[in-house]
Amino acid sequence: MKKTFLNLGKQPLANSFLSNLQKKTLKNEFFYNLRICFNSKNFLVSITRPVNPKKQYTNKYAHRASESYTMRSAFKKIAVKLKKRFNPRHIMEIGSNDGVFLKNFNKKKVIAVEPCKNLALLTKKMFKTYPEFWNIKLSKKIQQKEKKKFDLIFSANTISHIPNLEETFKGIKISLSENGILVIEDPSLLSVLINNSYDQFYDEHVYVFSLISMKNIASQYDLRLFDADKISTHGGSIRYYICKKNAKFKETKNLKKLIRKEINSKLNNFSTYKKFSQRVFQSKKRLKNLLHNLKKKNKKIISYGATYKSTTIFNYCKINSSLISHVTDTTLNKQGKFTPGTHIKIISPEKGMNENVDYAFLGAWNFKKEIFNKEKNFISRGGRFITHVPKVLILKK
Ligand code: DWN
Repeated sequence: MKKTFLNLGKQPLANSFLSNLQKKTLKNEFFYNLRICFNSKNFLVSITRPVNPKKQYTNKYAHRASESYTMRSAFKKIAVKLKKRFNPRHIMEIGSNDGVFLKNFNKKKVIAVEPCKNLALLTKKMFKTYPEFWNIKLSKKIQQKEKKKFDLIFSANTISHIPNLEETFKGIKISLSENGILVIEDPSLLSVLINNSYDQFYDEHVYVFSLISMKNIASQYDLRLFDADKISTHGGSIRYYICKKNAKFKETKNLKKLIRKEINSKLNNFSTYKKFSQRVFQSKKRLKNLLHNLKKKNKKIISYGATYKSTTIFNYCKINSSLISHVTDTTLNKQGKFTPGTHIKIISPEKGMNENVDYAFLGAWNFKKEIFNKEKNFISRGGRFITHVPKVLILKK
């Protein structure tokens, strides 16, 4: 039933930024094989062998969801929209990161679930946080302690990270009120295929969902997908609206339209993924050629944004510090560290975007607009950004 279509080779954990390059540190670096498969029964695209979550979501988790203006304002906007449409009384978020979404609600109404202890410690100061992995046991524990069901369960960029779908959705069913809604945001498989953004595949993205797979999964657990929004965050995502099987919500026309688009794009057909894997291979060849040619001309190339996505690209394309001088990132706890597997130094944009830089590879291509706005000086003095999305090219101003 499950067929592999893409092999992205040996990869480190995308979050495993190294503090130093000492022999012992390098010896302990963990690698796994990143292969992606398609399930012809429920149309689900996933990693063939997920990594143990306890290795991934530690108290050293680096990503801060509120690091970009784009995401801060996107979460604010959806909070307003959900309040207006559903007027929820009790809200729970699964994978609350640094609290960027829940901050927009009355603190007394919300509960956060966040297994990364360093992040949970941050949000504990703002609202009640369970520093644990989401599963049936935790759902029951929350029921027992809080003595309430939730009208809104929200989860952005998290459900795709939890390998055990049964634990995820059965747990949600326990916590959701009869007419409550589950709102999930995750990268869209159709956008990945259109953008050739194969860097959306890394250890944490166990699943890249489509509407057709999400619909199947929901119904498997007596839940029902009734609406969806196509959203621009993270280079193209879907917001799924799910309720209990017998809840009052009717399936929307918009959902039907979006599903039709996926069927027309043959997301239910294995050959679509085989073709995608060929495009990925071409993209790798082009990116390597471009960087090598620029290097031959003595150009200084850096990478912008120490993203988890870049881990996949750098390791798959074998791009290291012989091609990329350094990576810039605004996140304080990434600065001074080295990229997983490829060991490129990460520094602040203030230091890293200096006048010697000729080209900057857009590791954070999903924030292109925000970055272009910030880096007007770089662009006006002739600096250029390189992207691989939707194809490898040097971007014009
Ligand atoms: O699902 C996930 C997504 C949502 O976030 C996680 N598994 C991990 C993480 O993945 P990512 O690292 O690919 O996400 P971002 O949000 O694309 O990361 C952007 C990075 O770029 C951040 O470290 C912040 C940085 N950045 C920067 O240095 N300058 C961002 C902007 C906008 C900037 O101007």
